[in-house]
Amino acid sequence: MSTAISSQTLPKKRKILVTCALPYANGSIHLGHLLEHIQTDIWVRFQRMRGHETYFVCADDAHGTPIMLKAQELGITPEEMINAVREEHMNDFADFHISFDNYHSTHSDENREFATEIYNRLHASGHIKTRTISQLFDPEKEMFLPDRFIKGTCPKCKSEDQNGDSCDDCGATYSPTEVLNPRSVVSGATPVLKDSEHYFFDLPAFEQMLKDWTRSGALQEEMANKLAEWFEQGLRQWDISRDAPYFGFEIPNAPGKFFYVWLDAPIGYMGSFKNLCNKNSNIDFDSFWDEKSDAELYHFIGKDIIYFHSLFWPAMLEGAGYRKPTAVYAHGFVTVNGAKMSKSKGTFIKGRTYLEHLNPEYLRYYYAAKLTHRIDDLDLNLEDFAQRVNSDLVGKVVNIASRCASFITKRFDGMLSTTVDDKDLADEVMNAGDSIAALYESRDFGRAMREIMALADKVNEYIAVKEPWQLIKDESKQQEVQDICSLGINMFRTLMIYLKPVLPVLADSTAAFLNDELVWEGHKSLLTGHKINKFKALLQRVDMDKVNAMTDASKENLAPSSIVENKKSKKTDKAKNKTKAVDNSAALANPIAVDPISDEIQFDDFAKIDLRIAKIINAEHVEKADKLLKLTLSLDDNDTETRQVFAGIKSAYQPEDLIGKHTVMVANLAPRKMRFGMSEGMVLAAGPGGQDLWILNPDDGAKAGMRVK
Ligand code: NOT
Ligand code: ZN
Repeated sequence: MSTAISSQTLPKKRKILVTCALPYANGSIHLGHLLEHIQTDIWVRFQRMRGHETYFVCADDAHGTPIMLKAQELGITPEEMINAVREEHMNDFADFHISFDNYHSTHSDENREFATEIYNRLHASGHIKTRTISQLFDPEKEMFLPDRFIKGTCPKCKSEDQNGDSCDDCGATYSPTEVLNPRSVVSGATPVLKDSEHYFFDLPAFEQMLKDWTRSGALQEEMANKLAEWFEQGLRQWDISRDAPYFGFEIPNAPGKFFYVWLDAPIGYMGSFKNLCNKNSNIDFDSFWDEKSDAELYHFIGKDIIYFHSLFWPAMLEGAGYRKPTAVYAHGFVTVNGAKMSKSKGTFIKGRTYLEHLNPEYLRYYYAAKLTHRIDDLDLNLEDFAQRVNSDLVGKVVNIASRCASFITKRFDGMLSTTVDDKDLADEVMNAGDSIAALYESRDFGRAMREIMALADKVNEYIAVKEPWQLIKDESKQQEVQDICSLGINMFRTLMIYLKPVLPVLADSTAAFLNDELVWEGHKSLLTGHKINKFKALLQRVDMDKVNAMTDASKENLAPSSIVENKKSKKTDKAKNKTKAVDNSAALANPIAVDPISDEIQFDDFAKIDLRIAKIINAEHVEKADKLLKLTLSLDDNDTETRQVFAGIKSAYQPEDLIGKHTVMVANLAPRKMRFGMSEGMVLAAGPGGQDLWILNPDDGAKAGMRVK
């Protein structure tokens, strides 16, 4: 029997379509991917529990040069490779309980149709431009070379064997045509310059729409700030074509020209959803994608692909007459034990390797406990992981059930009391549902987990004070024991309802134990006079030996264990640093996916940075710049050595408040020409952005020009 204590009704039923980024079809799923898929899955499961019509789709991102070349290397067709990889990805995700409604491929009929249609519409409305560009070409392989397939000597520091677009030694970025002694990674041949006609999407034509959309609440604050910088730098036309040979879709009426993989990747969201609609006639595609759709559309992504989702994608949708996303939610990168994932340390952990050693719900909980609605990176500290899961899930939550269940089973034939022992405690736990729901809704999962664990602490305290194990010895206290343990079991049930989006399997075994489905609305009621089943251990403690075995196995894993080994280019993502340089740095402005796992710098790199305390002797607004202030910095007491720096801190400071202050600057940064003039360094600032951005402010007494140690 269930006793309702509140009659609050569910919010209006919403129609929600959710996606997460499409993994490339040439590498295995690792714990970095899983942050996003787990985050999204928790949100989706929460929405479903609340009764909203929710669909969650994804796909493999199957096109592009790296995939074509990888298949060649393996001696199979790209189709064979992407099918095998998709199978592997689907199994990995299923075993982490990622509850996709559909997992498709961008190399599909649906996607070809949408890509063609969207392109045709953009073309018809004049948003496709063509022009001839000159690019490096491999004369042996007879193909144009993407930057990462060129290696050579750095034009700045002359270090050999550097990437085609950036130098790992000196950090310089350059155009591949500037590389000295270039060679093709594919054939070893010396590339030659060759002309080819390319197709461009006219992104600048959408600037006003994108500015309005940015302010519509569709983006997190940090993302909106980043966009403001991009607007300031000026939008550029986007090259959407690649020449044959290329694994992808051919552009209509352009023989030998293919859509660049990033053109049909986001369209893959539509393709996968269409494929779902084809399989399930109850879902109406148009009602989700129509320009006037009242459905909600959300994309969960990593911070490295914001440019694509917040500029190209909404502009393409707008230009082709479709609705735009309701919101794009970006998350940060995963580090393990405080550092980038590393193959040699065994912290580059594939999903499958994890599953061979540990329960996926541990990771789901740990990620949930550390996730916020912001774009911060998340550290998976393996000691903390074991400790947190053991103390919260085993020690707090499941412990409630194991302390209470055996009395109910052995002494009371599995029956819960008909009365409630401690109404105040019961009310407190039951009434927390709305605030926990609000935290799930806003993706503040860490706060939700803390709130749930604080309630679990209270329930454990209640049981500890009541000591049913003592009372049970007294014949006259039997009813009391049943009441106490019944409340304990009920509180465990309520907490498991709250945790169900995160721990679906533990919730299922709890449901079987309690003979109750654990629906969200159940948090408002108690099970009274209700029969439960015999308690079986619900969750094992994390065993550190298994964690270590997992990292050992990841070290051994260096040889490709699955179909293909993920080869990624080495790039640095300066935006990852918590303290970020805020001049004109366009770390995220480069619309190239940045490898989330290789942005560690060496001490020598750090030592090159000349950090100085500088005095701000002048600060002023910059005409037509939404974000920048122009600072004049003095590096010595007499103001003889000064630097002009454009800093993106206007959202946080009035110029007049800065004059006379000291701050920390990078004094040896090569000057950069900006739209508004030369910038001769960077000031360091930290914070999420907007008004919460603080320039580093040394003691007022600091001497200008002093080096920072
Ligand atoms: N395969 C890409 C990546 O970075 C993600 C594509 C997401 C889909 O792993 N697209 N868009 N826009
Ligand atoms: Zn160099």
